[in-house]
Amino acid sequence: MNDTIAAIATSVGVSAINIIKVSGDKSIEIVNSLFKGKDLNKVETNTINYGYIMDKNEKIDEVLVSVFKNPKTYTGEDVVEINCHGGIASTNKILELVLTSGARLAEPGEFLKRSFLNGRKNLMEVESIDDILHAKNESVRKMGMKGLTGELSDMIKELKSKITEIIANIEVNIDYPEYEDAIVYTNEILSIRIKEIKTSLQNILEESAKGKLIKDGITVGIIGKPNAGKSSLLNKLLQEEKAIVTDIAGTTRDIVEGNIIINGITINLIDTAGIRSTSNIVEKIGVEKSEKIIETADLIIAMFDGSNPLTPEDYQIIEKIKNKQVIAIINKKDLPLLIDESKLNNFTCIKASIKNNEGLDELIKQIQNLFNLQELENSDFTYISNARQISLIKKSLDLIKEIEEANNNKVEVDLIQIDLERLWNLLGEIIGETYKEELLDEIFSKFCLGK
Ligand SMILES: Nc1nc2c(ncn2[C@@H]2O[C@H](COP(=O)(O)OP(=O)(O)OP(=O)(O)O)[C@@H](O)[C@H]2O)c(=O)[nH]1
Ligand SMILES: [Mg+2]
Repeated sequence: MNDTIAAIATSVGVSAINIIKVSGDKSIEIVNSLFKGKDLNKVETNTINYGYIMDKNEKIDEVLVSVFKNPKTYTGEDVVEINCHGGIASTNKILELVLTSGARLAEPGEFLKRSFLNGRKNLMEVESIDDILHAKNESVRKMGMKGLTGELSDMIKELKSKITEIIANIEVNIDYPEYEDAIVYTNEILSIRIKEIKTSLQNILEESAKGKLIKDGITVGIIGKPNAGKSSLLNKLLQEEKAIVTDIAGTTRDIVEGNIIINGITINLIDTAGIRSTSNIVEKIGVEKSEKIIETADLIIAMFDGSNPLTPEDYQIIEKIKNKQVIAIINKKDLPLLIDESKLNNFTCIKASIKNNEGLDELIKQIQNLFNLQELENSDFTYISNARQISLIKKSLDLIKEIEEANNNKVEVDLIQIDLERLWNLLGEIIGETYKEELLDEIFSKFCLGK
């Protein structure tokens, strides 16, 4: 880790500025050898210095060079950032000069990896940077910031310190039985403490469902037989003519997707081919895709043409979606309604005329209610949403349940202590206090070059 690394930190195109980031023992020396301006070896830390990047006597670009001296830097090492004009040629030329002067090209995520290895960021903080980089809406950004600023890892650290306290106390009981000030941890006293930890883990896990909802959004499949008005609904919700609408049954063949945001949550709408038995090969593939969407969607909007009685196709669809989360729309209420609502399996029903924009507000309200979106929007966004972290929380919860059972069965306290140490280590894995090298490679290689 002693070598000095460099990479372009901004996405290279024609832009106002680009940044070339350099980190490592020789970063100041290397950039200084290319810089015409103040002597960077002598400037204060956290300063921005005006000058030119030179290739021998040629001025390559007019730049601002920021100097950050270790240890209080992004990577924990000396870091230099060259802000140059945002042209592809000048940016590449400066990087090339930095590399020929003794730095090596950084691997994807390597700056961040150094930040982790030098104790500047824990693994939960690192993983939330990934969320922030990919955040497409405010809620994901907010949740990412809770991770980056350490509020998520504080929850885990707090749990760990509770366990440390118990372990330390048990050790005192064993090593210094004569020490009267220490509480003697019997199975009874332990049971109260174990329950506290279990409840905290259960809460974190339950809340993580909200985190996943914020991060992944809600997938909504619009399902129904041909001509019910599915594509009309998609277009109205997206406020654009994305899908083709005609009065020919079987117009939509492939899935058509679009996103809307409700209360800060991304709703991924999927319009599907009308479900019916058909000998047309293309339509058949479309219908198979529709059936797959039924399996994977978080919510099904089932569209029915209310101006006609239910058909065998409608009954088949009702059967297929009966165990899913469903909002049924009885469409075309601008025409006389002939549908028998009582056959709709107790689904939440909305009478609508999509053509006339009637029923859309009610649909949004129902989606908000089903997923508690308004409550979520006003919550504090301290949720775990990362799959690796969630799986470790699940393992920790299983372990504390085992510990609880052993304790209830009056297993000796010093044996319980060993399992509590295992739990302590497991929680440590979440924030990266213990880790395997392969895990780091997997996490950091996901980042882009220059991160
Ligand atoms: N009267 C009336 N007609 C509607 C309404 N909504 C949609 N339609 C009409 O119904 C026909 C079918 O609409 P689409 O949105 O293409 O229906 P679909 O469910 O996507 O149909 P497929 O793609 O064939 O599965 C079109 O002629 C629409 O204009 C409505 O509220 N009232
Ligand atoms: Mg359609």
